[in-house]
Amino acid sequence: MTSAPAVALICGSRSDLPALQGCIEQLDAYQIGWEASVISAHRQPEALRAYVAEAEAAGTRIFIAAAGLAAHLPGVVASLTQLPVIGIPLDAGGLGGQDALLAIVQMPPGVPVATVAVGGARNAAHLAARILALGDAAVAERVAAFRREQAGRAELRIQPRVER
Ligand code: RP5
Repeated sequence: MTSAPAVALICGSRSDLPALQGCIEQLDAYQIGWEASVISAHRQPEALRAYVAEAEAAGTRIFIAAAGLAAHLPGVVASLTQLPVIGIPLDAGGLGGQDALLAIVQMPPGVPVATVAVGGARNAAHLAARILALGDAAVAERVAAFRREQAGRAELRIQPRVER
C-alpha cells in the first residue's frame, strides 16, 4: 500500500526533464521520496491512465505534472485521481509558457490543479511539502526550518551612521 514514494513527478516529454531539476533538488532537501516518469497525455493516454492508477494504489500522496504547449498532462492526471495534483507550466515554445500556464490553470470546477508559475518547479516541491506536512511532523519541521533559514537570508538591517 505504501511502496511508492510520496510524490510522483510526471512530465510530458523527455525534453521537459531538465525543467524538473529544481523540484527534485527541493524534494531531496525535504527528504521527501519521489519518482519521475515521462508519459505524454496526448501520445500515451492509456499508459498515463494505468500509471496514475498504479501509483495511487501503491501509496503515492501527490502528483506533480509538468508540461509545455497545450499542456493537458496535469489536468488529465487530475481527472484520473482524487489525490492533489500540482501543475508546472513549462516554456516550450514561442509563447513563453503563457500557453501552458493558461491550459493548466483553467480547470473546470471539481477538477483542480494547483498551478505554480511558468518554470516554477521549486515551488511545486515547496507546495507538496506543505501538503505532506499536514500529516507528517518531520516534514512540517523541515518546512519550518527552511522558512527560518530563508527569512535569515532575506534579513538586512541598515543602521544610521552616528555622527561624532
Ligand atoms: C508538451 O509538448 C511537452 O510537455 C513538451 O513540453 C512539449 C514538446 O514536446 P516534445 O515535442 O519535445 O516531445 O506536450
